[in-house]
Amino acid sequence: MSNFMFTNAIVRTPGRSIVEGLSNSKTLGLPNYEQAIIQHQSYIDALTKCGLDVYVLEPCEEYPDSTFVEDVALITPNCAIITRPGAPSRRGEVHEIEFVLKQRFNNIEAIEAPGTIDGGDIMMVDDHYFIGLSEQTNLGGAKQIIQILKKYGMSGSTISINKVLHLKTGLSYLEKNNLVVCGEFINDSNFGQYNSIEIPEKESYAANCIWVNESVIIPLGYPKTKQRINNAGYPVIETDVSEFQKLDGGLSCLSLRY
Ligand code: CIR
Repeated sequence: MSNFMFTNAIVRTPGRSIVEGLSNSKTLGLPNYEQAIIQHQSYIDALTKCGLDVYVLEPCEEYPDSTFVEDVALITPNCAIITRPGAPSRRGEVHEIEFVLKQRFNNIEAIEAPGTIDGGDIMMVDDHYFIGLSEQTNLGGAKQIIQILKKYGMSGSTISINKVLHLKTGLSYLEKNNLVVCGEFINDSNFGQYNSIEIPEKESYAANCIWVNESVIIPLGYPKTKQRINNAGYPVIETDVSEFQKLDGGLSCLSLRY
């Protein structure tokens, strides 16, 4: 899949309720709504700059975490799968994305109870999908998604997670066999076949970055990460997502790319 390109992205504008989103951070404080709106727009601009057609969904006040659209669906080249988020407060978000996917894709599948899975735990590497078993994603959910992937000619495997929130909190695949790794995933034999780009612990937040058509978008303020990814041959685009970081959300969480 060396000529693989994304053409589209789906994002959701944060609502004012974003201040009530889930967070494990004890030190970063609450997100500022006005600032989040500005940052979200620059995130959209970065995706657009990489050639994507960005479809922007209306804010959904009922679900404070609904701007993290990545968690509620997995879009593959052969089907779209609606997940079942691990956090009970996020379960209803799937209904807000379902109709959007139905307008765009013919093959729609869904994860069923008691399975749970957050899209942030799924990392695509060509037609294989690594699925992190986290507090949000259980084995039942992972097994269901692997079955669905098989049905459409793709494959999946599970990875255990001990520390980070989601699999992609500590890993990002940048195509061309290059994998960004941080913390618990450094030297993990599951990823031995990839060229690893190591992110120092101090910059761990930047381990969640996204490859978009040759460029890599990273959060603003992580010079070592910027340099290492740049040295690996990618133009780097930085974008400030500090308000989303306050809710443990990374760059990848803010869009569904396909
Ligand atoms: C949550 O805890 O569910 C949200 N506050 C953050 C979700 C981040 N999503 C992701 O890493 N894929």
